[in-house]
Amino acid sequence: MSTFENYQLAKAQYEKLGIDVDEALNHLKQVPISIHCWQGDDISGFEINQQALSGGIDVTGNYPGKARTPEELRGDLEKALSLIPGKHRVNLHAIYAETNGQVVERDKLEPKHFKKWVEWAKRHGLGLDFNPTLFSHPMAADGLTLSHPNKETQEFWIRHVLACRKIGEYFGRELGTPALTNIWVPDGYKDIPSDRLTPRRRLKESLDKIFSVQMDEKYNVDAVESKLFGIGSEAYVVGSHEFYLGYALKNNKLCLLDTGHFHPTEVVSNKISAMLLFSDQLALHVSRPVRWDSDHVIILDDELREIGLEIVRNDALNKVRIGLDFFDASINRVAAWTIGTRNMIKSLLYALLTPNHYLRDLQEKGNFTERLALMEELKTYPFGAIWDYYCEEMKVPTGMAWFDEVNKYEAAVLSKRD
Ligand code: RNT
Ligand code: ZN
Repeated sequence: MSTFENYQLAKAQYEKLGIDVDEALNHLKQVPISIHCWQGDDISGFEINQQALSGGIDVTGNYPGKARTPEELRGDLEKALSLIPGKHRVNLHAIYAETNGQVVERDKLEPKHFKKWVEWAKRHGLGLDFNPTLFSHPMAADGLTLSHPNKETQEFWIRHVLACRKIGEYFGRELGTPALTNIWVPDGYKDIPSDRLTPRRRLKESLDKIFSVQMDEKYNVDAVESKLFGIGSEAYVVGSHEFYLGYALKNNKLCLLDTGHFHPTEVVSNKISAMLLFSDQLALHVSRPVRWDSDHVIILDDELREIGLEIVRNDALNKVRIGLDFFDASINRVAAWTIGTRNMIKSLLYALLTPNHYLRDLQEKGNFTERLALMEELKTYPFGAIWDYYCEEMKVPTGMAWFDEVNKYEAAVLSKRD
């Protein structure tokens, strides 16, 4: 049977539940996922005076073929994008600046250092998002940046973030779609602090200064990302969830939830509806923590499905800016992007193929038996047939055919890199 015939049969089954499958697919087409560039080169970046990765995050593995230049990274992204259905965005970090062989300090970065990325994004019809890089730098060596007690250090990082917001604004203006500029700082302490308040007060002060400079919101939208702990900041993180939730709500910024930045049994899916009652928008870094904030490639597990459901059933596809944040250097990196991003899209499709109104009514009526029965039944509905058809329609490989493409690319391109 052809993909189309399979689709027809599957569609009929979903239609019996009152689901308009074509509408679901049309909806899905319009949802951009922000794909993080840093899976392609293990968060190395292209700084001339490149430093080891720091900030309490870590990439493990030494699978061959990591991108070493902007051209290689863009080429690898193009390959991954050709295997992912839909039109998406690419998320950059400040360390991906192209400075023509010159050392440019982070507080001196300018839009021109990202001109090639913008030209590339234009050619491929991609939006761009951005992140200041407050790690892998001598000024961040002691684990503090925006909350640093030393004025000079604090000011340096304030200037860096300001420079980055301008770059975000430039992305938005050039590409006609607002960039999300997300601030994550590694600041924290390895051991029990004697004062939790002062560093937080300083972080707040720094953010106030950073946001006192207005950017055009048509082009740049700001987000702040919280965290629970990192390597070397096990006991205390300055920018905790409560800190940023408070900051974002009070100052009208987007709160960014990274799914690896909470206690192991605490889930982001359960936070989305609560936060959307108080904020028009929020942002996600979808990741997969395995025992800690390990940033494994996201799989189609219960939590990913639940995140998709919460976004779709609460009509929040326009309110939640979905970004990815994983980095695995132990497998083919183009495959990592492809697997993770396809899974994110699958979770949204699964949610769009769920009779959410019917299930809501069941709950309202107190019919928890049928709610459970139907939710379980849906897990074995012919979802794969709809997914395959969607891939075919979007002109990307179906099933494992994408993997053959990755293998060919590995043989022709990646294996030639040392
Ligand atoms: C770190 C944060 C942060 C980084 C990226 C590289 O724990 O999740 O988002 O992963 O900015
Ligand atoms: Zn993150």
